[in-house]
Amino acid sequence: MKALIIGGAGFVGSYLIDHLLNDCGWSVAVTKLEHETIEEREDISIFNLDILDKNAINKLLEYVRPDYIFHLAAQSSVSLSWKNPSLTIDVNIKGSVNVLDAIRELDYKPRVLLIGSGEEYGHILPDETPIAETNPTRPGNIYAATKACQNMIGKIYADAYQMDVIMVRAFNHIGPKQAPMFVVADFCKQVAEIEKGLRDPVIKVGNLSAKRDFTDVRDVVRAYSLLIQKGEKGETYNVGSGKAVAIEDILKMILEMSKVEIKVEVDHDKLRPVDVAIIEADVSKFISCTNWQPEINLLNTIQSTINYWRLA
Ligand code: A2R
Ligand code: GDD
Repeated sequence: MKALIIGGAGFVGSYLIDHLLNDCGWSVAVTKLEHETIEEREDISIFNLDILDKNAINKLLEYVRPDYIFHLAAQSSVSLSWKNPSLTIDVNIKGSVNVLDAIRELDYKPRVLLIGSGEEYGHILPDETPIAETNPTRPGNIYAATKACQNMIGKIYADAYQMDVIMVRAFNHIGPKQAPMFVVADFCKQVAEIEKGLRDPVIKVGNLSAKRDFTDVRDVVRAYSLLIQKGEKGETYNVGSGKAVAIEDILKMILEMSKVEIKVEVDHDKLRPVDVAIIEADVSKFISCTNWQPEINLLNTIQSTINYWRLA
């Protein structure tokens, strides 16, 4: 099998490359933006690609002719989407349409996994938790709206053109190498810097009452390879642990791993105009399709993330 990862220089991409090569034994091509770097190695082909350039996508697909396409490229931060809504809309909606439309123009039908978000559900009512794929989506921020839109457009392409598109709603994924704009990486990086004496022993936090459904990125990439093989065309699958944890509890776990005493301080710049209270996945559809089970527990993921920042 030949897989193409679009947007492979990001957090998930680095783990997906290793998983597809080492565990699946597939041949792997990867795209990145020109300014990004991916470690050169003999067994992958690396291409520069901006998904806002439709012609470039056409040329690349004709050249690579993949069986499987993982579309990861995105502006992936909720926080940044408040600050730069138009970039988020361009990349996540227009860019994804460019990808789907370039695939439509091929003379064969590769399988495509479109990565959306648990954030698409947005304002979840108390009796809707854990949230199933059939629940209405009520996005509460710009990022979530773009991913909900990507999901709808993916379904339209699957139905209208009989394209082999499968949609994922990924809940929070975490681990070493994640950018420190996301909560676990952010807290772990701060603790590591405090331990090294690089900052005062005060950790700056945002909204601690939110509850999110966290999965180790290494379990997430296994979910993606299973879904691209076993998922049904035109269907959407939640990918998560099925258990939401309060950010406050995540913070406690991280502080317990710290080698020094640390004070907690709310930084008002880290609070969002709106923050959905709880996002917890109903993963029954995904598990009955793939038999996936997570292998790495939350404490181990947090420990490996802190260790990563201690060495950074
Ligand atoms: O924004 P950058 O410079 O970090 O680059 C990101 C890249 N990207 C693009 N690629 C091609 N054309 C574009 N116009 C474009 N804009 C951004 O997509 C980054 O290298 C990659 C996405 O990776 P991360 O931001 O690290 O996201 P992560 O955690 O790997 O999530 C993968 C997917 C995304 O669709 C998320 O929205 C979803 O899973 O949760
Ligand atoms: N980043 C950050 N920093 N978030 C904080 C902080 C902080 O200091 N303190 C509390 N939070 C809260 C946020 O308000 C949010 O409720 C939660 O922690 C998680 O925030 P992020 O880690 O930034 O992730 P996200 O939930 O907004 O988005 C991530 O998960 C989505 C799936 O649910 C991203 O990975 C998205 O790409 C992904 O789609």
